[in-house]
Parts: sequence; structure tokens; C-alpha cells
Amino acid sequence: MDPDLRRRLEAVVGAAHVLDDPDTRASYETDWTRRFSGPAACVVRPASAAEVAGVLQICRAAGIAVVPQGGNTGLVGGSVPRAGEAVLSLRRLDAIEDFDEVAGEVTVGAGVTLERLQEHVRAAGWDVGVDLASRASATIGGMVATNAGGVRVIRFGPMRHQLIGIEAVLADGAILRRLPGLLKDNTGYDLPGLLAGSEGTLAVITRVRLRLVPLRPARAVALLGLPSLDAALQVVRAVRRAAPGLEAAEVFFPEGLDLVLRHTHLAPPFPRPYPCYLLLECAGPADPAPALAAALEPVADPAATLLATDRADRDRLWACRERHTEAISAEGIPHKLDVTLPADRLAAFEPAVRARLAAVRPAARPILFGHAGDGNLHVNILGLDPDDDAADGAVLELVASFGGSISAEHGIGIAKKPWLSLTRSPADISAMRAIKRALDPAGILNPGVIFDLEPPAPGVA
Ligand code: 2HG
Ligand code: ZN
Repeated sequence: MDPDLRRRLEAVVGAAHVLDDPDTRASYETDWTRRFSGPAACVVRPASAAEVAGVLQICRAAGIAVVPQGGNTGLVGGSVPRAGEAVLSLRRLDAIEDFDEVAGEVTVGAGVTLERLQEHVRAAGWDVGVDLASRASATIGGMVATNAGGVRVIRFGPMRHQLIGIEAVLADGAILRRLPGLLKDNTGYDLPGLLAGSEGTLAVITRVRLRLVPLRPARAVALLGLPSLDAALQVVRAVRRAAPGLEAAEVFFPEGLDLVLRHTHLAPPFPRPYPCYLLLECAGPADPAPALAAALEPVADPAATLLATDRADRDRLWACRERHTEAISAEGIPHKLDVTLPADRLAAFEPAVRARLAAVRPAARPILFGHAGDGNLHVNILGLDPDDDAADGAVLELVASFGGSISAEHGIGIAKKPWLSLTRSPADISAMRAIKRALDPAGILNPGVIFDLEPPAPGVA
């Protein structure tokens, strides 16, 4: 690393927070899937928006691009370096401030993990509207930057819907601060909404103001074994109308459950396997189990239905679904395609994607699971070379032909960049490029993520 650059960065963040020895850099250079990695010039760890601004100004002047990174739980290669960028780790921005326990709002540093925020607000009877399996490491800043969804989107929406204010540093070091905590505030463009889901390409998010939801401690979880995804979706439809407080409707298949059981110490939930599994969770101020059981009664086979209300029993059922990601990773380096289908096409998509994969790459081992309530299926594929993206393209083209989206909640990153035009029109993409150019003309913020600043030359894919 250039000694002069190091000296200038150290003057802003302190010598202990500019890291360039290869061993320390390593954990920042490879993403959670292990499919995406690249060398970083260094890792810089600022502790405030002012320090982020200082770092960006130095990097911009030195012509060094910056990759913002939170808990590094991203799954699309969007938060790891690609070609000698500086990794800007936001984990030291870890303050929880201004918790308004009456309004249910809190200001949170970008580096606070979801789990820490959950513990903090739950102690006062509030909860975070978004929940996801990587809660112990995923940071709030990264979750906003990727507009994370998770398991409760059907009830509370994704991260963008929780956002009522933001502090972010623009590429030139200017600090955008909109943290008044006003629920109604129509004064020009919705910049917080724009930055949510911008994957670190427009600004570095340093703090956010979030709306909270009332804690619903009474919970009931049902796990159902079913003959098909279509049958599972019919149950979801029935329960949605009949059971109050439905928060999650998650689906998985025997190939995924087998992996989970093999890589964990969990016991099989049922004495025999089923072609499809559906996990439902209802939550409310009072025990939702009787209403959930009544809603399931006309549509579910009692012999293939487990109902849990105790925390430990609920967690055991949830583990069958939540531990898919780690079990798949223990088996190999997966290709991950996080897609959404229109509700009425989801059931037909499942056999179609399996058939397409078998045709394109016979060695592919698909493991499907996801959020049935919002049409979001995680198509994980084992058995492929990490660089072989023929199967990725085939699946995403199929998704587009079904009227779906190539990214439901993980973002585009670099993993899905070649296929952005499948579900975004030329007008859409040029509007996004115009915004990127206006906010980051030198292209120093997460370059190459979502799209390249310059469109490809004619004839180049
Ligand atoms: C989940 O729903 C996450 O568990 C991860 O979005 C999905 O590992 C995946 O593909
Ligand atoms: Zn998910």
C-alpha cells in the first residue's frame, strides 16, 4: 500500500484502523458464499460519518474506489472487492441512539447487527419489522443498502418500508442527514428510499432512523408436510384469510431438509418425507395457536401437521428452514439465485426450473426454498463450477419468461449483473445510470456493482 495514502487514511481513522496485512484482510475479501472474492488495497474502519467523509475524500483524490461493507453476509458479491479497491468496513458505527419508546422509532448506526438491535428494542416491548437467518452478523446499514427482505415481508415489508430517515455520505464527502423522525415529510425526492437497495453504489449509509413494530410475544408455528408446492400455496391462501397475524409462510423441499438434517444434529420433523414442506408463523398479543389450528383444519392433514407454541419447539421447526443456507454451504460452493415469481406462476415455475437445470447442466443439484408468501424462491445450485454461469443465465431467463424478477431481496451485486436487462428496460437502466453519474461522477463507490457506469459497446453482451 502506498505509504503516503496510508498516512493520510491513518490521520482520519487512526493507525489501528487501516489494515493491509493479507491475513487480516482475508475475511473482508471473500463473501459469505465463497463464490466471490478479490484483493483489497486495504481495509479502512471509520467510526463516524465525518470519518467516512474524510476517507472518501482521500480515496477520491487518490483515484481509489471504495467497497462499503457491513457484516459481509451478502450473497451476490456486492460487498467484497474485485480489483484492489479499499474496503470501507462500517462495523464500528455501532451506536443505538434516540430510542423513542412511545413512538416506536430508533436511530441506529450502520454497523449495529440486527440481533443486537432486536435485543435492545425487545426489552422495551418493540421489535424490528425485518427478521432474517443471518441476524447475528448482518448489519443494519448493509440491510438497508440491499433492501433486505427476510421472513416477515408479508406482514411488515422489506427494509425500505421500515426506513424513516437516513444519514449517508456522498462520494464527494458531503453528508446527507435526514433523521428528524417525522412520519410525514414530503419535501422533495425520497432520498432515503433511493439509497435503500442501492447496494453501496450511490452513497455510504452511516445511520438510519427505523420505525419499529409492537413486540408480539405470543407465537405459533406450524410445519406441514404436503404433496406439492401447489398444495402449499393453497394452504397459504386459506390461512392468509383465516388466521390473524400471519408473519411467515416459508417453503422447502426434501432435498434441502435432507442437507439440513445431515449437517446439523436435528431430528427429522416427521416419520416420513413429503414432497414439499410449509412453515407458517402467526404472532399476536394473545396466543394465535387456536386460530391457526382452526384455519388449518379444513386444508391440512393432521398426521402431517406439527404445531408449536413453546419457544424451544418453535425454534426446532424454524431450524429446518433457517439452517438451509449453512447446510448448503457446508456441502459446497453454491450458485444462489434469489428470484420472485407472480403468485399464480410460482407452482408451475418449480418443476420448470428443475427441468431447465437438468437440461442445461445435468450435474446441477438444485435446492429450492424460500418465502412462499411473497413468491420469493431461493434457487440454490450445487455441483457447478463457481465460474460457470450457464445455469444462472438459464434460470434467470426462465424467471423473466414467467413474469418474475431476477432479484427478490439479495440485490444484483455482480452475480446477476449480466442479466439486469431481463427484468429492467433500457429506459430504467439509463435512468439508474444517470442517477449514478450525478451522485458519483468519478465512479468510486462500489464500481461494477448492479451495472457498469458506461453501457457496453454495441454488440457486446
Ligand atoms: C434466506 O431466506 C436467505 O434464508 C438466504 O435469504 C437464502 O441462502 C440463500 O439462498
Ligand atoms: Zn430469503
